[in-house]
Amino acid sequence: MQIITEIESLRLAALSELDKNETLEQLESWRIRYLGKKSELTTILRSLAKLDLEDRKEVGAKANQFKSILESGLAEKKKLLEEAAIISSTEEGSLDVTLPGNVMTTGRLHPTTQVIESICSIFQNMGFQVVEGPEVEWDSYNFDALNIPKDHPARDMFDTFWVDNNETNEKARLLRTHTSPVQIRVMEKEQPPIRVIVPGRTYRYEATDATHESMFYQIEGLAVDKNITLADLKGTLFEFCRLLFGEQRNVRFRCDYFPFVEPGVEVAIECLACHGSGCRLCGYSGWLEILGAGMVHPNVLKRVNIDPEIYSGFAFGLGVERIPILQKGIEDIRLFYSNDLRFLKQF
Ligand code: FA5
Repeated sequence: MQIITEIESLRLAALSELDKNETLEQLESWRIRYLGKKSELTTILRSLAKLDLEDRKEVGAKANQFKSILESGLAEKKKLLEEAAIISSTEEGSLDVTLPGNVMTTGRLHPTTQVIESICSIFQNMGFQVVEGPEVEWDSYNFDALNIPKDHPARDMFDTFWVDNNETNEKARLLRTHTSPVQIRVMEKEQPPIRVIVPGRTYRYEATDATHESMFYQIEGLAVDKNITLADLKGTLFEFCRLLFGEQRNVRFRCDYFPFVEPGVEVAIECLACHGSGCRLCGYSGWLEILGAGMVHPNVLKRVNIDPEIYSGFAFGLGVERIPILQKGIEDIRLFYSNDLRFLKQF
């Protein structure tokens, strides 16, 4: 019978096309074509009424068998395509739960910041307060107020980055060469007793080497009160060195000159790299200078209206990077700011 042959060839075409569907959208088009209201199968089923009883039975059975084969093929294919869609939605089409997870990288504090924090906490435990000041500073704060007038040869000690032209400008600005100008800013605002430490960046226009950078950090210290003596300065700085470097480390204390203190001293620590025998790091001296200090000069106190007959004080300025150099035997200060992660990740 012609109609049976039609059903048979329709079945073969439908099943071979079913296999070719690769997406759920393609499968839906297939379903409409072969099982939808306007499909050939529906037309065949509608035409059954025109057949006589015997033929209707035979064709009807064939058509219904065909319909259920297509429906179960459709359900199976839909399941397969849905599973494939879930898998391909995971990265690279596969999810291997046995692989180790991605390591989350966490940042860390720069070694200089770590040292500043530990130094500040030592002085905070001794009763000092942390304050900050500007990096672009007036000539008058960086030099004049610190007893270094324009023509004073001590200005040569500080190779300065000028922001304004200092030849023509009375009130020239510069990148501060040390943190000492913040002493003046603090004493202008506050009356003794004063105990402050001032961490911050400083700049010097000088040739760099293993222990000298053109941008480096200092921590300034200032204590002003009645009856402060050189013994207080020495006691404070020795205790600081003991806490930072341990009891065993030799500390050298000797005279130095700074126009804003009288008397002035310099503190050096035995070189860790050579244990005092001399090497490139310590300039073959066996010692590395970490700070300058002294008793605040009476002229400096007078300038900020603190009576030097009643009050006295000590001040110090320490080079921050020299501390980890000494603690850890780092051979070149320039490593701190050259952004080499192989160096920075060690701290
Ligand atoms: C001063 O800057 C004074 N303001 C310190 C001071 C403060 C003295 C208060 C008295 C009273 P000096 O130039 O020596 O001093 O520098 C202080 C420290 O900074 C040095 O001991 C050294 O540790 C560090 N330092 C100086 N120049 C450099 C540089 N170019 N690179 C790295 N560290 C430096």
